[in-house]
Amino acid sequence: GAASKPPVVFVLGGPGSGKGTQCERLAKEYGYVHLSAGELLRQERASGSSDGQLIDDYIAEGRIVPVAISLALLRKAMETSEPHSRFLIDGFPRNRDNMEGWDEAMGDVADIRSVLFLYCPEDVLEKRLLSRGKSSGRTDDNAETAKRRFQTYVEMTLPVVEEFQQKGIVPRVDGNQDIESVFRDVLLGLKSVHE
Ligand code: UP5
Ligand code: MG
Repeated sequence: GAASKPPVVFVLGGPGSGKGTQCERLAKEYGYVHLSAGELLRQERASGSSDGQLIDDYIAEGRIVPVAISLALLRKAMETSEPHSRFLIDGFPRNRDNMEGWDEAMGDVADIRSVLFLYCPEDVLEKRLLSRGKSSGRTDDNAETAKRRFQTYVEMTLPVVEEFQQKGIVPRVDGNQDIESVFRDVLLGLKSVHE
């Protein structure tokens, strides 16, 4: 029954909105297991997987990798986590395909508790990504890919957020504040949905 399904919080927001930053903090202080779909894809690419080139191409173009790949990585990471873990799934589902793939594969085995949404204007996101790009080594932290990532986010991901919003499980947090203030609002937002 529902009680035995691992609880999942999806964390969505534009590229550079602070998903990773906030999830790391939640993981450290509240014991969530943080799974970044993007990070899992970058690791898979680095591992020499046969999907490596494909993943590389999609990421460099700011497009969404086919759901079979991202979902398999998430699923494996969940299955190899400690029993009774609570999960933060960062950067997924990014489009309708991702959502349908999740429902099909995970609908019966995991319980979506809420969808934490970080909003932030594009010019702020761009500044953050370009500044991180000086040292991140990420192939997508450049002006051109940042623009495409933002377009993909608006066209593909925002409609998914809206769909969850209609179910009333989306705390919206202003990501354009200092990290500490965002975290305070994240906690308030999660509290409002989970209590
Ligand atoms: N920073 C963070 N918070 C700040 C704040 N409040 N004030 C000032 N600075 C702040 O933060 C980004 C940068 O901003 C950092 O330098 C940070 O210090 C600073 P971060 O916490 O990393 O933001 P995040 O939202 O995690 O940004 P990220 O770049 O990871 O977001 P994306 O959604 O673009 O990247 P992701 O890794 O999720 O995906 C990358 C690509 O993988 C996608 O474009 C796509 O091609 C592919 N992908 C899929 O295809 N499918 C998936 O399911 C997932 C990914
Ligand atoms: Mg991230």
